[in-house]
Amino acid sequence: MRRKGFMLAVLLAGLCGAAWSGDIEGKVTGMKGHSVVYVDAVAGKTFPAPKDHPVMDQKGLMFVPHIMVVQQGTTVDFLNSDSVQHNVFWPSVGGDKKATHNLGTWPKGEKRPFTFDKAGVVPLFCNVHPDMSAYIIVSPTPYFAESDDSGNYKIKDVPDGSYTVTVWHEGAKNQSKPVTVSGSGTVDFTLTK
Ligand SMILES: [Cu+2]
Repeated sequence: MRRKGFMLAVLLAGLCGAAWSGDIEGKVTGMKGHSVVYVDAVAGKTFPAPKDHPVMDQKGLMFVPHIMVVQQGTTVDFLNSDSVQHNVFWPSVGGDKKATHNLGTWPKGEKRPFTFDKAGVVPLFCNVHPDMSAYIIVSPTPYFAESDDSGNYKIKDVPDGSYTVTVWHEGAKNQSKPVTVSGSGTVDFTLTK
């Protein structure tokens, strides 16, 4: 009888341990507009690259969306929806100018894929239209979120553990904070330029 109870306890601990995860949520204040919050690289952990290709469109002489966040290893399809020719290039990835790349120029309705294997912020430009810009934030983990208009964000289903979370916002300094997820976690940020 005692042995049975012990086995049940072991079984429950195993089941629950495997399933324990929660959301990291909080609020980003200090500047208007959407922010991106992501969990930094986790030592000893790698994550399989997602198969979906999000689309970065060029439409009405704008990049759409203006901000995109993807997991490291994601292939982004760059689409030209305009009748005019556009270009896509970035001067750096995560501040590393050696990661500069020019995707070229292509006609309406066509797509060009690019796989972002390096984490960091990718500022996008079009060398035909100097006013066009956008950002792709390449997150080192699958745990990321974009805040809403009020600055609230929620990163879903993060396994219990201790992490560093970083916030990115156009024109602001990146900020990183530690968080421990134990069923859930909360991190707020106040942005500065
Ligand atoms: Cu353009």
